[in-house]
Amino acid sequence: MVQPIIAYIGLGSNLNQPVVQINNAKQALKTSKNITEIAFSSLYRSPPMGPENQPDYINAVMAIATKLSPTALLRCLQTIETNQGRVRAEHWGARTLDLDLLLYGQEQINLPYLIVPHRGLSQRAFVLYPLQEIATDLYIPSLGLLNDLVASCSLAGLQKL
Ligand code: ROI
Repeated sequence: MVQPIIAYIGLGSNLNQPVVQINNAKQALKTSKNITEIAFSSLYRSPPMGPENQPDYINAVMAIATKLSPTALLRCLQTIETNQGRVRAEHWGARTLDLDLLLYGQEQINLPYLIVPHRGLSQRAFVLYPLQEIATDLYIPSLGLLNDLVASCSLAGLQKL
């Protein structure tokens, strides 16, 4: 029997009622076969990283237990994004729903379509702060202790809702 892995998913939305999008995605993840919710952070509002001519984002992080492989989990996330009307358009542009596989246990994954820990994690207040809320004392492979990453990452306008 495969043991379940604890994985962390970053959720983001800045189009079509972002709070509703995040809550719908939470529901979809919770009810997905082979995914068990462990924790869900507060919702946060954050100014866009990247192009500034787009609305603020709503962000959150979810901890799950799963026996899905990283690739199967990624496919599941992409299906939920598509079901909620995500269209892959402008790079770093506005989106109805972004589901990022941030961490998959303590694994480091380097596939052409999937890099874990998620690239940019250490510079993203909208990921680090919600993650810290639900995962104290987490060690992030190749990056170090979450608490140290948070300490050196400014809030960048992040607000807890
Ligand atoms: N900026 C914020 N604040 N939140 C996001 O979730 C987010 N996602 C992205 C980019 C475009 C990098 N900027 C973001 O993909």
